[in-house]
Amino acid sequence: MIVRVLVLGGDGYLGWPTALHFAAAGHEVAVVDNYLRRRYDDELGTASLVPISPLSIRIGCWREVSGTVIDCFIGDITDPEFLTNTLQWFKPQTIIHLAEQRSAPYSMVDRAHAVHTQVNNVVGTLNLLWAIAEVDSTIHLIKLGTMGEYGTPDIDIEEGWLHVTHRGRSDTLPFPKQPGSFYHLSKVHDSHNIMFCCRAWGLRATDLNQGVVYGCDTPQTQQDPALATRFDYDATFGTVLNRFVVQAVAGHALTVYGSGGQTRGFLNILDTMSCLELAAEHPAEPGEFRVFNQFTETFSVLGLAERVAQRSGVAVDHLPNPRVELEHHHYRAINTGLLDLGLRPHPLTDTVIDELLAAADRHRGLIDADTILPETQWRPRRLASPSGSP
Ligand code: NAD
Ligand code: USQ
Repeated sequence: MIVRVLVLGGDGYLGWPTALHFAAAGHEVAVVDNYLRRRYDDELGTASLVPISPLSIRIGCWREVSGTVIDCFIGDITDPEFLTNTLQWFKPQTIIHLAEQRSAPYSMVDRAHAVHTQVNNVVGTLNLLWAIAEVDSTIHLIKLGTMGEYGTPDIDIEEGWLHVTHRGRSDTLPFPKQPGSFYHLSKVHDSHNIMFCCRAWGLRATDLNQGVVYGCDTPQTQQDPALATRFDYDATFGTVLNRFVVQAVAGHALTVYGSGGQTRGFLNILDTMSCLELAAEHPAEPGEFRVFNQFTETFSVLGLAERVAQRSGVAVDHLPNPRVELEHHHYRAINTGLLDLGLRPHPLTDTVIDELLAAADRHRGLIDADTILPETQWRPRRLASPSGSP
């Protein structure tokens, strides 16, 4: 069945290949973006390793290679009028919401960055919930959350819900959340707001608690260099495995923070595409707040570094950890929901690591080694006392 899909954040790392993936599958697709991510690069002095084209060039290129049109709405989803008009105009049946500030280190830079992250993310999602309720409450909202909402509890992580017996009574309640940054906290706030709107207004939503994504090539992005998606490796926006492969290509020792026992869920960008497609093909019921844990494998940071080191010959370094996080902890999370819908994961084989290294190597001349080491500390710096104060 052909669906009208609106991709919020459609100029981003995951949003652009998502738009292409759904367009290639024959759906009617529009993207929304305000170029915020490109402005963070200007602020930080960073750039995607893989050169990316302006959104208008991307869309024009896709029209040429595929003969199909991706509609485009440039605007900020924290602007309620823009968002409501976009929904009224495009009339989506499914909205995939990826339009958030998504870096944990960026959210921890200072007070202003923490406030920006939570305002952008929480207000954007809140506007979206109101717009859906007021324009068409049958729209299926697919929202990108994060595995980091749960933190690292000393029990197995369930898929959204925990069955609890307390003082002789039982209920199924949201799994406790212990996020590790103001960014991850913004996702928890979003989840609560979405769950409330499903319960109170009968909206239908799927919250995808996604793990760390790696890779940047999909069948569509590979059709033309102008269709490439971004590949970040700097200390603020680069995610750990993408960073390690670029560091290896640059001959830089791999930057394991602390002991490296931190364990997380991971998935290939190809599996992100499949998960979004499966969620769209099997929408939540009206009034349902559905949660999937979206990752395919778990690795420790040190384990990943050792595998990249083994394939590339670079050294592994242990830096003082700039974050506040457990470095030795239990980690077992359930992820059967998407597998039950038919997900066939792409595991991280040595061949995949070699492909990631080769992809980074194609652009090795663009690596800026000055952006590799982390600068943001999780603990705020103390202000100097005003002169004359005790
Ligand atoms: P990204 O920063 O590359 O893309 C986000 C896009 O949203 C950008 O193009 C940005 O300009 C746009 N955007 C942000 N705020 C906006 C606003 N107010 N109005 C309009 N557009 C706005 O991030 P990504 O890596 O593609 O991540 C997409 C989503 O997936 C995010 O919600 C992120 O939290 C989630 N996620 C990402 C990962 C990962 O490893 N990349 C893992 C888990 C979850
Ligand atoms: N790490 C290192 N060395 C590095 C970079 C990171 O040891 O050079 C460690 C971090 O300390 C952390 C782990 O690797 O323990 C993951 O860090 P990351 O930067 O790859 O991931 P994170 O900050 O959690 O954020 C990323 C995305 C975010 C998404 C999240 C999914 O930026 O949008 O929500 O992954 S999850 O981790 O499941 O919450």
